[in-house]
Parts: sequence; C-alpha cells; structure tokens
Amino acid sequence: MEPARDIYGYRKHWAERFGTAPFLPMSRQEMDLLGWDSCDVIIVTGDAYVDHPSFGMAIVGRVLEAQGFRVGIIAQPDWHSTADFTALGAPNLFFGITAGNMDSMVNRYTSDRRVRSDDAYTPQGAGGRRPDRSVIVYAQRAREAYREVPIVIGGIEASLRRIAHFDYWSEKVRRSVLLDAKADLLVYGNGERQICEIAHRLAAGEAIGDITELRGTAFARRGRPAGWIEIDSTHLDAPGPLNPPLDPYAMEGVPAAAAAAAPCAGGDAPAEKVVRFVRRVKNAERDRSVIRMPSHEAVAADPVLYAHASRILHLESNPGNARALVQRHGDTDVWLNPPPIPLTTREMDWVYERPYARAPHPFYGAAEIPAYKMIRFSVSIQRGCFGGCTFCSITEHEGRIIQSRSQDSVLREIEQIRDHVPGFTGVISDLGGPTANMYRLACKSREIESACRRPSCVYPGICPNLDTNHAPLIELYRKARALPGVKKVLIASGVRYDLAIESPEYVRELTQHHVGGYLKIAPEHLRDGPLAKMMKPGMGAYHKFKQLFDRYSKEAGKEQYLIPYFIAAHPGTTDEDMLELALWLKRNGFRADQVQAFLPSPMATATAMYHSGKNPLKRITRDSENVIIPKGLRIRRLHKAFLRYHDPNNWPVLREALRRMGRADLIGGGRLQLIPSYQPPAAATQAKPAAARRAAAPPARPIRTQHTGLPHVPSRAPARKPQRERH
Ligand code: B12
Ligand code: SF4
Repeated sequence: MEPARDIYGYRKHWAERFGTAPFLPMSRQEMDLLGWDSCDVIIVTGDAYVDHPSFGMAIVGRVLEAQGFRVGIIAQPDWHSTADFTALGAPNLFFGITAGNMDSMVNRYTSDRRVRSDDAYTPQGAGGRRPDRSVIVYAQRAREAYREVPIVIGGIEASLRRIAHFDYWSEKVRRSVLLDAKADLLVYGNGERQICEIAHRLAAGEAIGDITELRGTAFARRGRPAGWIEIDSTHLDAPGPLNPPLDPYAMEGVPAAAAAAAPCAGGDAPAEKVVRFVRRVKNAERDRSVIRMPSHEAVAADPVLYAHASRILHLESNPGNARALVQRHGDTDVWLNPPPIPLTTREMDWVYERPYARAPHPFYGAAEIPAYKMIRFSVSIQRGCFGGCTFCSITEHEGRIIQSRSQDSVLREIEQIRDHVPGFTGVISDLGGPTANMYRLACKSREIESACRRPSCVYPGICPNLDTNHAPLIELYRKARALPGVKKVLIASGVRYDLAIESPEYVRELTQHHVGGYLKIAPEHLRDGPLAKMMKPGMGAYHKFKQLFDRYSKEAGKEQYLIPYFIAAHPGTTDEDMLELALWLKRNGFRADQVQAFLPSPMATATAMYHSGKNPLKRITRDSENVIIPKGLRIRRLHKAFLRYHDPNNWPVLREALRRMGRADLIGGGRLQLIPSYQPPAAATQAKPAAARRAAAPPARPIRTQHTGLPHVPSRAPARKPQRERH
C-alpha cells in the first residue's frame, strides 16, 4: 500500500483568512456575518445539521474548513423546487451531496417495507423530511439550480450504491447511483482524503473530469484508458455459462435454444486494442490492472452473476491489494478506484479535534434532534470493522482495517464534553464506534495484512495473525473514568464477545465498571446454519462470555444481565432454526419487546444471498451451494413470531406452523411447551389467562426484553434507557 498524503499537509486555500465559523452557515445572513461573498463548497444533506463528529456533514465540512475553504450547509432542503438549493448562491468549487448518516431507504422504511413514522436525524424526530433516494433527488435539483457546478456525491447512500446493487425496496438490481444522480464524482468509504484532494485540485483549476485516479472514488467513463491491463472477473471466479438471453420470439417459458451455450463473457463489451486482456497478472502489474465486472444489464438479468459480482467486489476491498473495478452500464463504464488508505492515528485525531460546536445549528432552536440526543455524551474512538458480519455493510463502507484515535485525543474530547456540553451529569454514554472492542487491534504484520483477502479476521475462528491485545482499550477505559468530573463511562457499542473472551481482563473491566445493569450483545442466532451465513461465531463463545460476565458481576456485587439480540429471517434460516431459537429463549426466560427481521441493505453480502439464493462466501458457480432464503411477508412474519413466542397475537400463526412442522407436541400449557392451546380474546390479552401467563413468563426469574432492556418484573438493577440503538 503506497503511503498516502497527510490530510493536514496541504497548503491552505487562500480563504483561510476568514477563520473558523462558529457553525457552518446555513443562510446568506450568516455568510454576510462571516464576511463571505460566496461558499467554495456547499454540502447538501438529508440530516439536520448537527455540528458534531458523529455526523458526516460536520466532519466533511470542518475538514474542508481546516483546509481553508468556505463551506456552507443546506440541510434537509425542500426538494420539490430549486429554491432551497440556491439559498447560499452557487459554490465556487462543487456541491457535495449526501443522503445523511444513513441510506434514505433504510432510514425511511422498516425491514417489512413499512414507512417509519419517525426519523432520528430530524428535529423532533419527524418523518418525511427527506425524499426517497435522497442522493439522486438532491443531485438533480442542485444540477437544475446551477448547471455548471460540479457535483460530488458521498456518504453512506452513495458509498454503498456505488456499483450495480440489489435494491430491496424496488426488488431489482439498480444501476450505480453515480449514473442515476448524474454526478461527476462519487466518493465512497470514509471521505476525508478524497474530499481534501478534490477541493484542492479544483481550486487549482483542474477540471473535475480529470480527477480519475483518486482512491475511494468512482466516476463514469466512455472508452478505455491506455496502458491498463483488463481482467475479466469471470476468469478470477468462474460462475459458468450465462443465463441465455431472452428470445423475443420464443413461446412464453421456452428458453432460446441458440443462446443456451453462450460463453460467460462477463465484460460483454467489445475489446479495444489499447487494453491488454489477461487471465492472471503479475504482482508488479496490479497497480495498472482493472477487473471488468459483469455489466449492470448482465447482473440485473442473472442473479448468479450478481452473486459472483458481489464476491469479486468483496475480494477486492483491501486497500493493500484491491484493484480498480469497472462495470459497464449501457454504453458507459462506471470505474471504481481501489478503497482509500485508512487514516493514521494522527489524522484521526486531527479530524475529530476540529472545532465542532458539538450542538445542532441554532436554526433548530429548542427542537430536539433524537440522534444528537443519543450521542451528545458519547465519543467515537475508532472506525472500521474486521468482523465481516454479512448482514452489515460497515466493512464495505469503512473497511476492515481499524482506524483508531489516540488515547489523549479521546480523553481531550471527554473533557470538552464535561466542560462545554450543557446537561452533562458526569456520565459518558459510550466510548465506541462500529464495535466496542476493536480499538487498536490489527494484523500482527503489515505485509500480511496488505496481502490478505479474507473477508473477516475473526471468522470462522480468530485468525492467528490477529493481535487481540485489549490492553490499550482497558487503559483508555481506566483513564477515562479517572478524569475529574466523570462519574461513569458506559459502553453502548456492540461488544464483539468472541474477541472479548480472548482477554478476560477486558471482560472484567467492562463488566465491573462500564455496564449500567444491562449489556446488549448480539449472537444473532444459535444454530450453525444461519450463523455460518452471517459469519458469526457459534454459541460456545456466547456461553464463555456469559460465564465471565456473570462471574465478574458477582465478584463486584452487581446484579447485571446480558441481553442477547437475534435476527429473524436471515438467509440460511429454516423454520426449525427459528423454533430452536424460540425454545432457547423460553428456557432462558427472555422475552423480546421488539424484534428485528433481516433487512437486505445495499451491498451487504447477505443481501446478495437474499437476491441470488447463492452463497458468495464461497466460489460461485451455477452449481455452487444454494442458500435457503426466508422470503416474503408470510415467512418473515413467522420467523419474527418465533422470537416473540410469548405474544398471544402470534400464537395462531405459531400453532399452524408447529402443526405443519410435525411439532404439535409443543402446543400446550406445559413448562417445556412453546405456546398454549388456549387463545385469549384479543381485547383480553392484558388480563392474561393462566395458560397465557405460564407461556409468557417462567415465574422464577426476571424476564428481560430486547431493545428496551427494561425488566418486566422489578429488579434491583438500575433501569436505564439504552443509549444507542442496535446496529
Ligand atoms: C452513532 C450511530 C448511530 C446513532 C446516531 C448518531 C449518528 N450520528 O449517527 C444512533 C444511535 C441514533 C443510530 C441509530 C440508528 N442507526 Co446508526 N450508526 C451510528 C454509527 C455507529 C456511527 C455514526 C457516525 O459516527 N458517523 C460519522 C461518519 C464518520 O460516518 P459517515 O456518515 O459514514 O461519514 C463519512 C463518509 O460517509 C463520508 N461522507 C459523509 N458525508 C459526506 C458528504 C460528502 C459530500 C462526501 C463527499 C462524503 C461524505 O465522509 C465521512 C467521514 O469519513 C454508524 C456506523 C459508522 N458510520 O460507523 C451507524 C449507522 C449509520 N447506523 C445504522 C443504522 C441501521 C441505524 C438504525 C436504523 C439502527 C436500528 N436498527 O435502529 C438507527 C436509525 C435511527 C433512525 N432512522 O431513526 C447503519 C446505517 C446503514 C445504512 N446502510 O444506511 C450504520 C452505517 C451502521 C451499520 N452497521 O450498518 N446510529
Ligand atoms: S491475516 Fe488474519 S489478522 Fe491479518 S488481515 Fe488477514 S484475516 Fe486479518
């Protein structure tokens, strides 16, 4: 991996003389007060503007400001006209467009595609303040407002839709969002490096169309550049013959015979002489090689090719060895440069220590923004995740190499919160990131890490090359809670427990000092079938962690509980798997308040499984492993119902399923049975009949719920609301 340019090492843009804005301006009046006649960059975002490093627009804005650029913010504009898009005038360099911290479809719809009534990123949590597919809509409006201004899209929505991708909400494979948004450049992954380089180069007079070699970007290209070695992805991982193209004259359902033996030419584009086409390249040539993925049209028509493309994309995701990817859409190529080089600790510190106001813009007055409320006393200590859970796409976004801040920088941020954030009572609600305990963990060897192509460092077991030393994290926790004015430091990010048990000392530290009565952890399932498709550890690790957790809680004289989370309807899950899980939940006295069904979010490996029925964790061929997919509302509801076996509303559907599965023996009032044969009248569910009560609650111990984490019977443990929702 070549060394990257330091992001704080650029010569500042001339407008640095205007200094630091208390908040980045959202109006002309604010610009006037700052003495600006124009903005160099305007960021349009689907979230309310909170000037805090947990919000992408603030990070990107403040990083650009530190480079000397004047940055304005247009937050949650009315997208029905261009009026809001012209509020700050035309930017001198470019519009930066993001849907916000989340994909707008994930944000707006539940996993059953119902519209959510709320939006944590909007004042008062109000829903409906951003359009579906925000990046596309905003980019179009910005283009209408100022035709000549370059458009750079970024943030999670753009990042995870950078290539042809399955879209759960329209049930089809959509084109790269770059083309639908008609943007000039797409920034993917963490954006600091790219955005600095883009801004400086545009300021120096370079045309946006000439920025084509920047890591972590994608752009559209017609024709092929000279000097590149092109490798057909299907030579790297051969999926077998293509599905025959449809013959318009064939009778319905009869395939076109002539096309049946079509060779697999994933590129399906005419070859030009400027490029060499090869099967294998030497290491020395990797920098000039590009992998041609099957075209958008091909992957849209053929789910097996789609799974193949997903596998290739994931294989080519380590910045140490990833090659550029190219995918044809109609007559245009979408070219994806390799991922950005991770930020160093010094750079991370610099990014997180910009002069954030740590509050929502005054424009919002007293209105509360729930996402801000949840993180205002928490600190991000790292980015990235090497877990590789297939249903989560954080690795596809932030990468597998952990980017950590220094302890000093984290401690300084805690002091900032203590000294400046109104309402701080001495409790830090989280020190975390995508996971709680990957801080400073890495491969033991830089060389090995650079060459590695495994999708996870902890699955199927912990890689012997992974350094699992939790000492720096333990030290950080100790220093944080020793700071004057800090009474408690809670850990609310997800603990990777298979990793944590490698360090009993960490589990002790966590359990005895950083748990507020309940600790949420996510086994996600207990059966090997679904776990293997999720790339999650077996229950052995859970039990070991629980033993340690219980032992250390007792040692500290604390009554504390683990709250396990599970996913329903994940690819690879059978009805029997869910039944086993329900029986386990009942045996262990767990009752879930809300449960989560698998959401096929853009670019996740499990989404490729969901769409294709294939397993991209292994080599894909036409005959490779088929995965069971619980698809459709009926089965998804059933799987959720198993998780909420105690809810009388679910009993009819569960009874029917148990009979169908030949497990009618589990219906009845016995202790070992799952649900009663008795059905209370709907209105009377509150006044539970005896059978219902028995099924719902084993009497001896408190029953805990997922999500709220609150016990159903009074307990001595302090009841507190969880600080963070789950990921
Ligand atoms: C903290 C957090 C929360 C907090 C909110 C605070 C916050 N600020 O987000 C809370 C607890 C409220 C929360 C809730 C939820 N969250 Co959350 N959250 C996070 C988390 C861990 C950190 C967010 C953060 O610090 N972002 C800051 C910056 C660093 O990240 P970024 O937005 O990606 O920005 C970078 C780039 O994208 C780029 N960039 C950003 N903007 C722009 C703009 C331009 C122009 C350019 C060029 C580049 C660019 O540069 C930035 C710097 O590198 C992220 C995971 C992560 N990112 O680490 C999940 C994450 C955002 N959450 C997620 C989810 C699913 C949820 C929930 C739905 C969970 C649930 N099941 O309930 C809820 C949603 C609530 C709702 N809709 O009402 C998902 C979103 C998935 C998706 N595809 O959209 C994420 C990615 C986690 C995951 N593992 O998948 N969350
Ligand atoms: S060799 Fe092991 S620890 Fe190193 S990057 Fe690869 S999977 Fe991770």
